Amino acid sequence: MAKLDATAPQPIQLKDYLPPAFLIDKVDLTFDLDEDHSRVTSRLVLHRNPAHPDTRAPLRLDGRELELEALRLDGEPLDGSRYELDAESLTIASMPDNAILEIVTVIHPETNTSLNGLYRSGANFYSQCEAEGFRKITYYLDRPDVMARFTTTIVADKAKWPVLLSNGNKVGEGALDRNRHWVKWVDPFKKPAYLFALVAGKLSKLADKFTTASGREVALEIWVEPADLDKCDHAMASVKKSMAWDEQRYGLEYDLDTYMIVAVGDFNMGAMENKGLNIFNTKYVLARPDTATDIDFDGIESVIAHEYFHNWTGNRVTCRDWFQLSLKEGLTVFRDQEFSADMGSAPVQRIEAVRALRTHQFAEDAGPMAHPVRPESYIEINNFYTVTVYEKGAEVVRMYQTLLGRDGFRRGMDLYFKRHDGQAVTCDDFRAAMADANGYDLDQFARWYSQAGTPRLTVRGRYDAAARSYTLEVAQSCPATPGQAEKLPFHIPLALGLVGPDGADLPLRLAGETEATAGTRVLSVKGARETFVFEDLAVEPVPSLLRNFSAPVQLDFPYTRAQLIHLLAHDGDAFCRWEAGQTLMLQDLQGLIEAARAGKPLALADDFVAAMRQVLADEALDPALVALMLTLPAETYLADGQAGHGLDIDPDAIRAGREAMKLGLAQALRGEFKQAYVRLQDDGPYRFEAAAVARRSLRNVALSYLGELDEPVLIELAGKQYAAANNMTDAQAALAVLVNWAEGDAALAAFAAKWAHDALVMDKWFTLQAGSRRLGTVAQVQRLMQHPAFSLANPNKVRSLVGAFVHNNLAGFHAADGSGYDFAADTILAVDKLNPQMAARLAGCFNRWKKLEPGRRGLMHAAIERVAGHAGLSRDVYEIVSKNLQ
Ligand code: B3K
Ligand code: ZN
Repeated sequence: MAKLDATAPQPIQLKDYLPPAFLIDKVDLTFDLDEDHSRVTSRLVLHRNPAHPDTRAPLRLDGRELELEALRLDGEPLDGSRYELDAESLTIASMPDNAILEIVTVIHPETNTSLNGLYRSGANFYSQCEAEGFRKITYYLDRPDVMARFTTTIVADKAKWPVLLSNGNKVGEGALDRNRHWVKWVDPFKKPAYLFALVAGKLSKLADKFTTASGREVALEIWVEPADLDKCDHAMASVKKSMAWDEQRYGLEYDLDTYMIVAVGDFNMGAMENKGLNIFNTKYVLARPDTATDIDFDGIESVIAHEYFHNWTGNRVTCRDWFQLSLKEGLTVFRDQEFSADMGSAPVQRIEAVRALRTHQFAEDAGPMAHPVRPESYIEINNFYTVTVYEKGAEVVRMYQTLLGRDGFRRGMDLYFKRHDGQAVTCDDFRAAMADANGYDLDQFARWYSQAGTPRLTVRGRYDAAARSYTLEVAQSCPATPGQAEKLPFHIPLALGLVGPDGADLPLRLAGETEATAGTRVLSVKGARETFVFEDLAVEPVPSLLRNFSAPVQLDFPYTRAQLIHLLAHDGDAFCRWEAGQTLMLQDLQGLIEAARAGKPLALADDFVAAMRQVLADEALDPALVALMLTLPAETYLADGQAGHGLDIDPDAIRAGREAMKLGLAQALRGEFKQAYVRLQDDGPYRFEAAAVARRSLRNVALSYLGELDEPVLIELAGKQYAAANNMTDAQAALAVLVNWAEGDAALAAFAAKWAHDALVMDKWFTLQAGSRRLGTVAQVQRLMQHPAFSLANPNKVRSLVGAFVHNNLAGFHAADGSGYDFAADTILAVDKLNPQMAARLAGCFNRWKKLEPGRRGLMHAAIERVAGHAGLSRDVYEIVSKNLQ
């Protein structure tokens, strides 16, 4: 194996956690910003932490890529013999119990391409400190359990950087010599360094206000490049909705006088919840009907909510250490999901969340990076901002609510804030608040935090006509994951109903109970095997299991096709109704893929086509649900399904099978799709409202099916929609059809000419091509990387083109000659030099290598080894490739 030796980066372990030796009460920062270097003066008021076991422990401050200019302890300059410096830290061995430490460092944001710490984007300065970026600004105890009060003074040239922002409330500003000016900010709340933020530059603001439930007025400001000011209205409306929702649902109010959001085009992730000064990727702020799709509008609403909700779940109560990341992220994702459910259609939101969980998180759980919701070790913490910590973490929080009820969950939240406001705590503290507020035993529930892997719930049903009873045998197991061979049973909430022949739910009475209950019931499954007997059933029911996806598990129940079709037509639970259709679809897709592999003809089953026809004809169903029912699972999800059945992944067969289903449905339901397309036409102005979004989603699904048919009149239909569209949703959907045909070339050229000035719209242009079956090839992606709008230094561009190709275009990326793997390796190494976090995200494209068919497996293995053997690899990429090679 290449170069994975003892000098390699070592993991940090949860079991080694120790409280910090010192605590910081107060931090005064002064930034002197300039073009070719910036100076940071930090004054720390420190005291020894009585909770640390060694009362004479040295003070070890974190710091990276810093030039130390001055160091003073209690006013006296420290000479070189009193401290030690290395690439990662500054250590002062002999420290008084109380001290004032002054540190002056010089930093170079202008050459910082990692977008971590303080960096430049265009001519402006922005910061990103989570998880460990503050140590690139000054020497500090850069860990979340050190919470301090910050004041920040920023000094800069007034013409070049007229707007100077930091956390908290602005308390003063003034002019200085040489055309410079200063602004001072005070944040009255103590916070860890990862929530620090600074922005400086030429920005314009959209201003508004919000009055809290207790009557305080909060100034709302969204800061963007002046040209983008007309794209902030939706973001502002989303802020106000989020503030009102958190008051109503959780009694949580905003706590500063000003709430600021800044948008920047160079950003590693979606957004960041810095106290009072959220910094956002432009993708999650800027929207106008002609530039942003319904999915973008929805994403903005939910990311704005997410960052706003962090003010309580993350900022007021934060994490003790980074292993506890899901404490704030799982909880905040759950909160934003609940918010989105209240803003739009709850079933649609839920189905979309489950689709995303299954496509991405189940894959992570089944691969080399599998880790528990609370990981036990990491090499680079930035690699653990994962779908497991976020999305599975949100499912774990949802399970508390499913077990305790909405009121019980609220009682738990109230107790959590009462106990821990202003503290840095653990996932166990959260679980204890939920348990104590409800007098409910959540001891076994702790395993959701410590055990990785997707549990499998195997259910079998037996109807006894003579006894009029229905028995459910429930067994659970969980596959081995790296470092965890054996798993103990989970505490699983299993929500279910029993559906009668007329489609209605039957009353549920378990053996031993006196009264039946109506509708859905939540069973608490704790054992490896359990039996539940329902009584008084005159007819055999169809079980509707895991309603609303009550736990993040794989369900195994041997449904007959007739039972699935019955649930698809009648289940009162929208999730299970969708799920029944998906199960049918998945069964038939697996059959088609097998047929493609064996070189047999690919034909759709009649009962499946009939079921889909009925779905499409059902005008009483929300069109958004119909659209979801007709949406095929992603190629990567099908690949994981193959691997789950013990088969080698064959990307060509998967593509062939999936396309056969799409084409088959398009041929069989041509008339119905055409009718739906006409019926759902909307001639009014664009509105981002659930009903209008739903209509557009189904209409565009219909178009995408029709666009499979090689008929000039249908391709023309897409062309007409493109030309007539008054919004980006319809324009993009039409272009997505056109790119698969030669007619797409002219449309793509017109699109690029029209939108060359708009970076976010150009991202769509790259993604459409990266995912196209006609254009999504290694050679074409390489050509597009030469396009003037592309940049390897911009994460949005890398994600839209390279990320979209290597992560989502299964057949394109996995070209049989291995050219996709070489391309990925080269690109990862090139990006790693600029931005290790970004490179590590790309390296995730190797995670399925062991499951590929032998030819591709060998080729991908070689590409991974090449990356792993590269000298000077970042810790970030090293961790991903080394775990792949283990
Ligand atoms: N907390 C940030 C993510 C920081 C990622 C650092 N690599 C955004 C969020 O989850 O809200
Ligand atoms: Zn978050």
